[in-house]
Amino acid sequence: MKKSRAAIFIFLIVLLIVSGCASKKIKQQPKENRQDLKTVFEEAFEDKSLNEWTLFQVTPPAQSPESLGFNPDKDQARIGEYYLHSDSLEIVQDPLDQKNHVLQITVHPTDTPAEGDKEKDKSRAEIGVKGIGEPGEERWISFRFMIPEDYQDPPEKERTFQVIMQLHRYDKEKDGKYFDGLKLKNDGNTLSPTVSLRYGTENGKSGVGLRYGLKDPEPNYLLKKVFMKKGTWHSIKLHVKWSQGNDGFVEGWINNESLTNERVFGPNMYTNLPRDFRIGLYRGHNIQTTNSIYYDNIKIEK
Ligand SMILES: [Ca+2]
Ligand SMILES: [Ca+2]
Repeated sequence: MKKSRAAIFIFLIVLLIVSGCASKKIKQQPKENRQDLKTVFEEAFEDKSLNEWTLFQVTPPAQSPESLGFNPDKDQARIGEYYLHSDSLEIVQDPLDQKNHVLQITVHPTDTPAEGDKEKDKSRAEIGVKGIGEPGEERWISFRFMIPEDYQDPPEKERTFQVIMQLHRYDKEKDGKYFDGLKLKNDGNTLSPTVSLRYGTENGKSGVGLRYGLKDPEPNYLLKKVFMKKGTWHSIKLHVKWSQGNDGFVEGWINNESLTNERVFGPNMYTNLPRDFRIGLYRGHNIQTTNSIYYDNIKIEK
């Protein structure tokens, strides 16, 4: 009798430890296995085309669309193909796996495709998907990226920024008219992305961090720094709920390590317009190097 009681006691202790570990593990990992998610965008670059992408902040190809065989009025669906002739977007072999294709995005110091880039010493090359979420909706976003070994990090004392993914505003209304309501806030200045993944170094070590929140009235802030290695692939997963109110949130992971520690709540929309998803490199303050980043396996689910 005593023996069996002791056995039950030990069994219960073991059960407690095992279930404790299990719940801890679930808490820290993204919910990869959710069955109810629907894929709304997917890109692995194996079709060697960018025609599914709808947003390009890229210095256009040196040749005219006509000389490349495009009719800009008729070939809207081939806009991605057109931008593959720029110096910034290239579908290449994965440097670590010759059977895989990936997107190499390159920024030169002269790449200033967005209004105001030149005057604010910024440079960028970004591609994205427009309108991926309305107020109150949730999205799961995942992708892989690699910072190459030969990436030239700006001097740490420069305190500049390098954004490698952003969730930004969608600044056109659905009927195509320009929406200028954004200028009601922030005196017409460009509004910062409310969710952005930053890359940088600290004491020579590479790392990333998510910045979150509205720029106005409070500056958005870095949630957490996570150190990572160059020359290897890293997986990012984000879960966002869009809102102008405090029920908006983000939670995120790099290789299953949390970027946010827990769900972070707060407004992440300036207006009710749908959000954009963008990858690519967006740099501030006069960075004079040319740098590339690799991306693959982009997936947006709802
Ligand atoms: Ca691929
Ligand atoms: Ca494609």
